[in-house]
Amino acid sequence: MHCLPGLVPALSSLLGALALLQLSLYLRVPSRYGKHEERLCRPRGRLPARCAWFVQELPSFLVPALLLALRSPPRLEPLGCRLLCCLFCWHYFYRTFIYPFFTRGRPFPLQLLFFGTLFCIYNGFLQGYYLIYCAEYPNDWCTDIRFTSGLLLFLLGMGINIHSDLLLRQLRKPGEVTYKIPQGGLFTYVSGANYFGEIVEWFGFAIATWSLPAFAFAFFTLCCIGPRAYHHHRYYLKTFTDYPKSRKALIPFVF
Ligand code: NDX
Repeated sequence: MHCLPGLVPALSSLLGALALLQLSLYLRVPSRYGKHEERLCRPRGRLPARCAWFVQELPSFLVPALLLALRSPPRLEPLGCRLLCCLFCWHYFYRTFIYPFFTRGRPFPLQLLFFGTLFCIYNGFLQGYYLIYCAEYPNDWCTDIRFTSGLLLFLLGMGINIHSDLLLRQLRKPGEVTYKIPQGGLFTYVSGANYFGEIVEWFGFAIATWSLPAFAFAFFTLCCIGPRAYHHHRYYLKTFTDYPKSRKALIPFVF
């Protein structure tokens, strides 16, 4: 496999277009899973959350890992390139092999699972193909301010995301499916603390890679879970009369 000129910009533009489609679809009406599922649909139309998240996220880890294994001769240099590929796989290793096994979420709709899996194949291919076959970085990229600041943002975002998902999980006892007011960590300031962390993480990745595919993915993330954070916030305000009034939806003190 080689780097085909034009393929990466074309796939990145399509990802940007999908992000806008996503925004137009889910700005007014939330995507129908979790607390926004209108009514509990037939069990046949859903898969247990653990299984669904594992299946859906697996391609994001597997596709770049396969592309890396198929590359001949193996790409070992520069170090910056290897580290960036590892960061992407590291996130999806967590999301595929760790997150699903602890989730206490509701069963996931099969229809969304299908689209989510397609999306993860597409994005896993785009990010992996770019980093493994196309990206050119100078040998001292690891000391470039874009790499170091992006890496710091990525780690900060990942820390916030994992910690916030843990706080959400602790709201429920095993088997429970009710919703409670999230407390602690960044939830003190925003309703979508886990989403805020994920968005910071992928913008950090985009800065560290300084690449069109990664910026397109960060933009997609913003358009996908940004509106969802807003809908979560409205849901909490409507459901809990004692919900903290000073808490924002997504960005602490701002929005
Ligand atoms: N999965 C990313 N679009 C998505 C699945 C849905 O990883 O057709 C994008 C991802 C996919 C989406 C994916 C892509 C676009 C799709 C969409 C479906 C339609 C859409 C395919 C792939 C589409 C077009 C048209 C463009 C093709 O019961 P429960 O489940 O609600 O329980 C929850 C629990 N919880 C609480 N428990 C007690 N009390 C409370 N108050 C609670 N509040 C929540 O916590 C869950 O078990 C858990 C987390 O819930 P929630 O709702 O806060 O987060 P969730 O949305 O489930 O995300 C989980 C994590 C989170 O860290 C988030 O940052 C990350 O995954 N994520 C999620 C979505 C996308 C994404 C990251 C990204 O874009 N990077």
